[in-house]
Amino acid sequence: MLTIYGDSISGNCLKVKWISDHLGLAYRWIETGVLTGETRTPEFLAMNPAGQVPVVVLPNERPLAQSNAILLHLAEGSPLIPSDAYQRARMLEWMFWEQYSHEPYVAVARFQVRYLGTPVAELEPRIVERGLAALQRLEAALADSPFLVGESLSLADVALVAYTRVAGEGGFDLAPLPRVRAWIGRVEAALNIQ
Ligand SMILES: N[C@@H](CCC(=O)N[C@@H](CS)C(=O)NCC(=O)O)C(=O)O
Repeated sequence: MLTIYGDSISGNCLKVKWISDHLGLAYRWIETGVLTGETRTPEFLAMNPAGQVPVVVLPNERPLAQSNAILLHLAEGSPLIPSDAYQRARMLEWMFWEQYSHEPYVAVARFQVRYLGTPVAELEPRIVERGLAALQRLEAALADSPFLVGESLSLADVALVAYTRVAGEGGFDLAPLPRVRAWIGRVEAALNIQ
């Protein structure tokens, strides 16, 4: 059986849970706190020397880290990965962008405000500016299609909804981004999450 090491406060970890539930995979979830040092034990570092969750241990005992790599592996062969090579590359384009240009700002602001108690007004301006720019890019991208890649849910939507849906917890106002809000609702409905 699949084992998922994750912290329930982490969007990166919840991505893996949502996809496993969506695909009907059997798994056990091992709650692994990022605030309690559980990602720094020798046992954990043997699975992922980067000391980060999520990590999965596949049914054949092989470990795998990096949320979006895990999504790709678990969803292999499913409709969540477009069969057309260009569309698949477009999905990956969004997933790489998520990790470099969205998550480091939107997720970090949310972590600092919600879990470290930093006042929104004291967030580093660069984080706020880049997070807002990422959210505005999503708003523009959703002008022509209901999902990020074409007409149906793909891993790009799962990767990007994880922290976009809780961006408000980091002080980002989604009110002026109606397409983003509607898309969050569509993705949550498709994944059966709230
Ligand atoms: N790029 C990684 C990021 C993983 C990550 O930043 N995990 C955080 C929780 S969201 C973590 O484990 N932090 C603990 C640490 O870095 O010490 C992924 O997508 O899986």
